[in-house]
Amino acid sequence: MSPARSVASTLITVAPTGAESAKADVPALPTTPEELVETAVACERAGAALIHIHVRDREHQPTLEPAFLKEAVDGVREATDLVVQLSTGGAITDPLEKRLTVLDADPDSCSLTCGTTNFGDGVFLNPWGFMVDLYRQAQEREIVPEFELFELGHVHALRRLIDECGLPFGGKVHVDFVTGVPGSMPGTPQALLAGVAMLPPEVTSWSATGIGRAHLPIVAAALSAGGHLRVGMEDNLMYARGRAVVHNSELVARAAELATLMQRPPMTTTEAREALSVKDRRTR
Ligand code: KMH
Ligand code: ZN
Repeated sequence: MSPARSVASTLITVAPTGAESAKADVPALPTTPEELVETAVACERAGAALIHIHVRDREHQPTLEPAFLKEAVDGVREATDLVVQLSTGGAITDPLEKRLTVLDADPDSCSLTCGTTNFGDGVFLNPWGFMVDLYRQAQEREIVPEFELFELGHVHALRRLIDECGLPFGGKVHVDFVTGVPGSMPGTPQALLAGVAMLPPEVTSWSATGIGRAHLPIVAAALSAGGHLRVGMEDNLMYARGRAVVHNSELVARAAELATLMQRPPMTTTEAREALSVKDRRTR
């Protein structure tokens, strides 16, 4: 891993929707194809280079139906140069077999969570066999995984995955710490830095996100420690105390401003594509 001081720019990922919030409770959540594309365009303009997508159906419910996934990938790809990442985590109710089919939509990147974890009152299942199947299929299809680490044990599981299955397509290893999920790794700088200290040497870049109130402390900690940033309404619905997020792009714009102040301005999409070694699937 590069020391913090040599990381010259910041990869900003936006996770605009997630699978947990209801449109009825959060009308600003982008859930339709039009809202997703509009969000992607605005977030790219604000400094994002990667978009982590969960898709909703016409009733605004989370879905892994192939036609909806393809529509989302194609729509964002046609309108932006963002690295398009599909969630393979889906919602905690999604069956494992269905989550594997996400790769059929041919995204640039996919999430790959490195183990099972508590997820609020539920459990987010990621058994070893599922991780291996997903990883091997991503390698075969030349899709770059982003390894999601919710727990310190997930860092250790990533070591095992690389040992057993080798490096991802393109040879880069990008991980994202998801901190502050109730029952999982806390959203504190101490927990984040413990995870960073355990990263295998094969890891070429790491980012972090803090759920809810952990949002800003984790942005600050990640920037200080040479990490990249994930922001968005999947993780955080409040812009400030008593003030809800009105558009994902304001979270991206604030992250970009903080990164610039820290002398690590946002990566362009071209730089991000190179940093992650994604295959160029762009159509425009
Ligand atoms: N919605 C969570 C159960 C991912 O996108 O891969 C899982 C999640 C992780 O958000
Ligand atoms: Zn997600």
